[in-house]
Amino acid sequence: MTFEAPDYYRLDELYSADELVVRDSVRKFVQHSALKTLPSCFEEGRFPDELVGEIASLGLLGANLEGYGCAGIGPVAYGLAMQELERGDSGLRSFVSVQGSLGMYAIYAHGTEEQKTRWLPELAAGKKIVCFGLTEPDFGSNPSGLQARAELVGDEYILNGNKMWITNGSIADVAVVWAQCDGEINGFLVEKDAPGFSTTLQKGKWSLRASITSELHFEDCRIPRECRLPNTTGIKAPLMCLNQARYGIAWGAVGAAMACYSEALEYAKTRVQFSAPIASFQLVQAKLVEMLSGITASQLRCHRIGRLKEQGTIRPQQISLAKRDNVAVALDVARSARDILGANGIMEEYQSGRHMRNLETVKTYEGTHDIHTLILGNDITGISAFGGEE
Ligand code: TGC
Ligand code: FAD
Repeated sequence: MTFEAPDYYRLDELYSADELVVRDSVRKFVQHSALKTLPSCFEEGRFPDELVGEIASLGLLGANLEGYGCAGIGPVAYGLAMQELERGDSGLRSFVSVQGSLGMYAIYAHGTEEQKTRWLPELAAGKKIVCFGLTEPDFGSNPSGLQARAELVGDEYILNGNKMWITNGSIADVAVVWAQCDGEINGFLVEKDAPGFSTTLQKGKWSLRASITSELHFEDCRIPRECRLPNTTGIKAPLMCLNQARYGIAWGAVGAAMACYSEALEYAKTRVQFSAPIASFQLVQAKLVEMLSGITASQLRCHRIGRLKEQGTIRPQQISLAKRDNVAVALDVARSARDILGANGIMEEYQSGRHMRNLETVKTYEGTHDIHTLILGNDITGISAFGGEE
């Protein structure tokens, strides 16, 4: 199927030439390279490691960071790149989000000069992989309660605890790990061969199958004291990283929705039932219009949060609204596209079903839909509805 990118409100006119160059180069990579392997990777449950070199050479790893071998592109160009990657597969965008917006950003924002110089250039070049370990088996939506512990003994920190659902976990050369230390959450850099550190691949996912998801285990794991990220005392430090990734997800979700809409529109125009293309039926047209309407609203939201981020005035809650709503729209669009494709919609050769399954994960990670609702409810009323003890 060919891909026709919907742009009903001519948003292309609002992007700079440089932003469009980035968008188009990633679009080309996804169309001509990534989409050749992504559907089979999803089917096989395999991460496409053969794409990492090309992704790095396009400057997409830590693309919006300055210096240390990073491309230093603006927030809108970065968002458009995430949109195009997720047009391929949410797992591909996830890899880039975790590497750049979570792992590299944690080192960039919270690390020492030595940690930045040591890690960022190799991570930007795709020669090393990083993961971000915040979630634990019993602490998902509420990471403030996390139980992993780090204790300073002589010149080493001793880490104990478990992380779960960690993207890139089993392939990472270094893990950014969040643990309690002296009564506060702190970040640590744990290299893959640190004594007492092991990972387990989480198998059996029916969503995000082209992405690695792992448990991390720390049993009296010893790391040098220089591996603590110095500026990370408190939950605010990892939450700052989540803002970066949630911003990228808001854009990425638009890409997945655009892929599904394009596939459904082309299919509807060519599939004949009752002696007419199904696109000629009012009910099918209504579905296509709802899809376009949602996508257009999401595109406008992305453009606006991009410019606010550029100005440096964006608030985390504004990102929450975009992550929440754009993923919800994308999931609705994917489900409608699957429906319009009829029985073909459940087949691997069509992409809408794959996007639909991926988007169930995207709705849950980086703050579930409902957690973002509560973040927004708190923001507009001033009253927290998360429950639990104050
Ligand atoms: P709370 O009391 O609300 O806040 C504590 C301090 O942090 C500040 N803060 C933020 N700062 C920056 N960015 C944000 N988004 C912030 N949210 C809160 C806040 O102002 C306060 O600062 P201060 O100076 O007053 O101390 O903290 P809480 O413990 O009650 O937590 C609030 C809550 C529930 C919203 C938070 O825990 C949350 O967002 N939960 C969702 C967990 C989550 O998103 N996990 C994601 C794990 S990583 C992942 O999923 C990767 S997926 C792979 C991929 O991206 O592809
Ligand atoms: P829970 O927190 O147990 O939530 C279950 C349900 O309860 C949800 O519907 C939720 O909205 C609801 N709920 C929870 N609290 C409330 C409340 N106060 N009020 C109302 N409803 C509530 N984490 C990382 O740290 N790093 C990663 O790289 C990473 N990658 C991931 C990759 C995948 C494929 C997946 C699926 C997850 C990943 N995660 C990662 C974890 C992800 O961030 C968590 O799954 C997410 O934060 C939700 O936590 P949970 O799954 O424990 O659900």
